[in-house]
Amino acid sequence: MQGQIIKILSNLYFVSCKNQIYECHSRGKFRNDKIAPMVGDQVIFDEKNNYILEILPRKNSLVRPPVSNIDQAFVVTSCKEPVFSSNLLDKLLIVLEYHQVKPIICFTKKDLLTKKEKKEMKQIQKYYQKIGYLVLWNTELRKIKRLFREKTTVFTGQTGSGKSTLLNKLDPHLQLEIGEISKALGRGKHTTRHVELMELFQGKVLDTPGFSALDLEELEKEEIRNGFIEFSKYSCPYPDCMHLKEKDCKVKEAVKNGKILKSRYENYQKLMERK
Ligand SMILES: Nc1nc2c(ncn2[C@@H]2O[C@H](COP(=O)(O)OP(=O)(O)OP(=O)(O)O)[C@@H](O)[C@H]2O)c(=O)[nH]1
Ligand SMILES: [Mg+2]
Ligand SMILES: [Zn+2]
Repeated sequence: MQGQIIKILSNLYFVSCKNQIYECHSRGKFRNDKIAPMVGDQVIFDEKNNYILEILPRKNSLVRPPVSNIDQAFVVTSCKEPVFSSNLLDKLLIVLEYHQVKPIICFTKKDLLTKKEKKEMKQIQKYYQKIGYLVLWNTELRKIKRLFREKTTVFTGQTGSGKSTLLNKLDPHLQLEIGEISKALGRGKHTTRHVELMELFQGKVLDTPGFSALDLEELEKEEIRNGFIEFSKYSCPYPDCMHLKEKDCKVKEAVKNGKILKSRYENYQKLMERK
């Protein structure tokens, strides 16, 4: 039979098939092939002995969080507690662009902001909208529900940013575990421990464990550059310009005259320095 892996707990694979969940084991074969079944995988399984026999080809997959066959990602981003990190946001966008997963930016914790902070966040949001991203607040529940229809959506982002909280608000029956924010550090503390796929509002949604840092080791310099989607709108005189030391670079010019958000370019520089 064919089913989809919806959860993995150590060496137990929960496979969903025709409204039933089968608790399966995997075979040594996958270990030899160095391919580990992941949540989101379509699999052929033996329903009598509860063994996964074969992983069907993946449409796509992410390393962090480890999920496959997804259409879009909610990048759940807190404005405060944990403090807004434009660096983490930009890194997540780059990874998603690279894997051809559509990012949707969802900001949280507006209620904790002062008037002045709200204004600043609005400016930042406007920029991401202008360059082509869909940007939402976690309070826009009706809008969010509509986005799930016939899509597989992964929730990703910093630990404590409010992924599970938002899912619980969308459907209180889920009763996902919610973390506390450490008063001293203003950080979350890794509450969600495993990836889980759920059917929600005629689509599939995956809650995942958050992280506090993310590296882009698997990406080449060019791939990082291409992930900053607004850079390609500028025609630099130097062919295949990296927008770093090149002369008369139009991207650098756009940063200077405020057309490109300064933090975006600084995050780009930081990523390139490490390469
Ligand atoms: N004030 C405020 N608190 C929020 C909001 N969203 C989430 N929280 C709080 O933030 C804390 C962390 O929320 P979680 O939903 O557990 O965060 P998470 O992203 O699932 O974290 P991990 O599972 O560790 O990745 C909880 O105490 C929530 O109540 C919000 O919009 N405003
Ligand atoms: Mg969580
Ligand atoms: Zn350039």
